[in-house]
Amino acid sequence: MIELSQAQIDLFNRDGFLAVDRLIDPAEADRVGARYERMFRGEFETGIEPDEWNWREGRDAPDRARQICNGWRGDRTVASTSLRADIGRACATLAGWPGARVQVDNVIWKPPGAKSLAYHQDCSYLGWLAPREMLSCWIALDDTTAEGGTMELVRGSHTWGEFPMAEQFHAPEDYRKGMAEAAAKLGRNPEIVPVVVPKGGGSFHHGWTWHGSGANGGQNPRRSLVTHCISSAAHFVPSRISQGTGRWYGKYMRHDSDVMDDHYFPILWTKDGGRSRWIDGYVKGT
Ligand SMILES: O=C(O)CCC(=O)C(=O)O
Repeated sequence: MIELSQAQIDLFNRDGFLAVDRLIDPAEADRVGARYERMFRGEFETGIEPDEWNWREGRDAPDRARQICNGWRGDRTVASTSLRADIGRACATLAGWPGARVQVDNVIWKPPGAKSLAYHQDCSYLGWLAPREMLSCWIALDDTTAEGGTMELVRGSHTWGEFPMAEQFHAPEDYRKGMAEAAAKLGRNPEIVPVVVPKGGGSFHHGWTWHGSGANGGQNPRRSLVTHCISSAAHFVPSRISQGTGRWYGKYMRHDSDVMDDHYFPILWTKDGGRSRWIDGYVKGT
C-alpha cells in the first residue's frame, strides 16, 4: 500500500514532484512488464485497442520510445496496477481533491538506443477539462539510471505558469528545448532531477511540472507505467473539447452533458469510500 508521510507531502508541494523508492512490489512490476511485448505486437487480452498507440512492432522505427495510452482497456494485468485504489488515494491527497479518477494511463517502453520524449507540462494538453489539473504516478518497471533515459523533472517548475504543448513529442531533436525556453523567459536556472529508483519505485508529479526523458543510453530496457489522475469531480468543457488531447478523449463526452462517465474515466478512490464498482471484477476477468 502506498502511504505518504506529511514530510513527503511537504516535499511534493515544494518541488512539484516526489520520488519514492517503492510504490509497488517489484514482483508486480515484473508481471506488468511481461505484458509489454505482446501489447506492442497488437495482442490485447480484452480484444479492445487502446486510445492512442504510437509504435507497433514491424510498422515503426525500432529506435523510437514506445507508448500506449489507456493500456488498461486492453490488458487486465496493466489495469490491476494502473487502476489501484492506493494510487488514486495518493494522487487525490497530493492534489487536494475529494477523490481521483484516471484520465489516461501510459504504457512506456524505451529499449536501449531508443530516442527521447520531449519535455512538456501535462496540463498544457488539458484545456478541455475543468478543473484543469492532473496528478500523475509514474512507476518504474526496471531499475532506472540517469543514462538509461529515465524520466527527468524540473524542481519547482510547477510554479512557472502555463506554456504551449511540445512541438514534437516523440524523438525531437532537442528534447529539453521547450523547458529551456520557458526557463530562459522566466530567467530561471532549471534544476533537472532524474528519477533514479529501483523497479517498483517511481514518482508523483504535479500537472504543471516540466518533465521529459532522454535517449536510453544504457544496456537495459526502461519500461514504466503511468497513471494520470484528475479530480473525481472533473468534467468536460464542451466549448474547448478540440484542445490538446480533447480531440481523442472528447469521444467519451455525452452530447447533452459535461459529465465524465466512470466507465471511461474510472474513479479509483474518493474520500467518502467511492470507487468505480466495476474495476475489481474487471481486473480479475470476472
Ligand atoms: O516516461 C517518460 O519518459 C515520460 C512520461 C510522461 O510524460 C509522464 O508521465 O507524464
